[in-house]
Amino acid sequence: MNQQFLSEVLEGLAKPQKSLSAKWLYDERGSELFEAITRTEDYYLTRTEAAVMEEVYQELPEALGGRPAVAEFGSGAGIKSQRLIEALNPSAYVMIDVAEEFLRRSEDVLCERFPHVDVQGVVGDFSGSVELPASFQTAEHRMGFFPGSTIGNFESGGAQRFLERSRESFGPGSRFLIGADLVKDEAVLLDAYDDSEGVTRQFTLNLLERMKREIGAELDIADFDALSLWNPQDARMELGVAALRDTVITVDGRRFALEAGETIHTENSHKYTPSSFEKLAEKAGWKLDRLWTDEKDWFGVFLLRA
Ligand code: AVJ
Repeated sequence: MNQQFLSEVLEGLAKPQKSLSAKWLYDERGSELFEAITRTEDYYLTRTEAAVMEEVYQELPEALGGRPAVAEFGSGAGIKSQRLIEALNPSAYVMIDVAEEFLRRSEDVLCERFPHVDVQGVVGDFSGSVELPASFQTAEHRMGFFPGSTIGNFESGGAQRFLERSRESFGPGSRFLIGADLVKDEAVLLDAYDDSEGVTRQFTLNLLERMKREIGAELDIADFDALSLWNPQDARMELGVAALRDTVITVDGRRFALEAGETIHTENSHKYTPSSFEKLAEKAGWKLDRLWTDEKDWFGVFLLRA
């Protein structure tokens, strides 16, 4: 039994606005479904970022001035990690992810493919603090790598705190390369978070399935649908599930009644402008070194300097 998951679910369902933290979306099945989202036509983020990154990799060695040790946050299947290692030849590569099985598998793949790189997986929830290994801490050039606009997933204030903590743990002179999705036409955003193949829907609903599997929650999946809305005030997509009719979720002997239309919030996906991101970084003590974007300005890759 996953006690941490159980206690967060009990806490989240007891709130007036029910909510569950986005990190619980990524069990084995959820991580697979997320990888499937990145291959849909509507989810433009992954392929747009990948195209921008090719340009970044050509110009980064000069900007860094030496072979870096890299710490990647939320490495997932490690596809971006492979490309980065090929392009930058880092001395060490640390991967931090909450999904342990996924992490171990990509760690194995990278170790085999790049025997000359010190590859290390760290299981951790980087919304809290994570201890970085010596291979990173003692390197002369240190660079954090946080692709995929995962930074947009934090609750309000969370991104700034994460950036502050990382600046403190990376130390002076370090860099942080961050991929962040940019504000754009609402219709494009709505399609990206409600793809026509229905993968995003399955991804969100998997959280309810996971509650049944891992903590014995009693609920009827057919009573719920996935939901994605654009919140222009806070410049973010808001995802969750909505009850289709009055229904009940029972967890650990506790009953949580939901009225028809009531929602459980699961994710925020913040979108930035170049200047809103720079402000956020500066509040956390980083300076913007460089920004790369695609020709439509849909996605930004920001290089920060401590
Ligand atoms: C992994 C947080 C970057 O916000 O775009 C995609 C997660 N959720 N579709 C995002 C997600 C539904 C994704 N991040």
